[in-house]
Amino acid sequence: MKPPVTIAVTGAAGQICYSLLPRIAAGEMLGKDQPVILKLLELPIDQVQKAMRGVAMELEDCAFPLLQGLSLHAEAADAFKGANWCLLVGSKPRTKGMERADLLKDNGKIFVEQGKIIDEVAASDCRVVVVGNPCNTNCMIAANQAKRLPKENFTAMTRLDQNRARTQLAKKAGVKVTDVENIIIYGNHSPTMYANFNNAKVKGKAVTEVIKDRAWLEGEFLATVGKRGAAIIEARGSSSATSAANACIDHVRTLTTVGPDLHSIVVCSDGSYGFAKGVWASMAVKTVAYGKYEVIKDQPLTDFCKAKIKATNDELVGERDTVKEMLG
Ligand code: NAX
Repeated sequence: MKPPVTIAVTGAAGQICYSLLPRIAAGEMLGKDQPVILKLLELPIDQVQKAMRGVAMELEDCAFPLLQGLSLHAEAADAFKGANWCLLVGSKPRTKGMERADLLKDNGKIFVEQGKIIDEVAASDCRVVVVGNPCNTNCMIAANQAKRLPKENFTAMTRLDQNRARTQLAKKAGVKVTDVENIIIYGNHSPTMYANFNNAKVKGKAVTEVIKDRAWLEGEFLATVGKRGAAIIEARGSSSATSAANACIDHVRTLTTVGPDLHSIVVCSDGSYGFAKGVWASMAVKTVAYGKYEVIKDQPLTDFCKAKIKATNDELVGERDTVKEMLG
């Protein structure tokens, strides 16, 4: 049996974690032969802590063979201590009438604190995945606190957007999702994101050769992917949870499995593809070792792609300006 991997997860009483935690404990994220220890963090509020205890009771009742430890925390320093992975799902939701700038700043405070603490107490190989929104900027803020851990160990999640785009292309082309490859998300996890259909393939052929309806690709397809989160809230009355948890599983599993496939994660921009240096933007990466990725810098971009990337980059630069005093 391998030694266990310790995974700290924030927002443990929330709806994404309700779907995410059992899948981690069942071995779907790190493998069916990999024991795990879960350390769950929630706000130090009685009602919330109580709800987290309920989640923990259910995890116990699943009798997962791989779950070798489970602890509940109200203090970030306890939860992150010794963690090999920190999945930062918890964040402050946007409330009615709240300005986006206030949302960025309120969440920024959480990620300044959590980034600092992770850097101090987590395992030296710790990888951090930010799910809580606005996830690109939250990830930038947390990574900027790190002095010991390399910035590359911090990534944020756009895998849900990639999965959404893949399914929309598969439906339109009338093929299986596994027939669609190389659909990569560029930019912010927000409606400005760009799902780059130009380099995607269907059964090895360019998507644009298979789906000849260019107006659909440039219009309805991008709008459907960009506004899918809002459509789910409208239909379900609450935001994506199962699909977000699934995307987090995919994000980590792909990041720990070496292979040639390109996948979308949010990383620190070095200026590639026209993103401003230092903003955290989604782009194509390839996993080169467990938890290590290489940014793919040679994906060709049409003028249409460049204009889309400019728009999402402008938004990321604006977000960075809003939180500039939190960047350490
Ligand atoms: P919920 O509101 O159901 O749960 C969030 C939980 O986080 C709450 O229980 C809250 O008490 C906890 N929390 C808040 N601040 C915390 C802190 N400082 N430390 C620990 N816990 C804290 O939200 P849920 O639906 O689970 O979504 C969680 C986050 O994921 C939200 O920010 C949401 O916007 C974001 N999403 C990100 C996605 C992505 O693709 N990157 C997609 C899905 C989702 O929208």
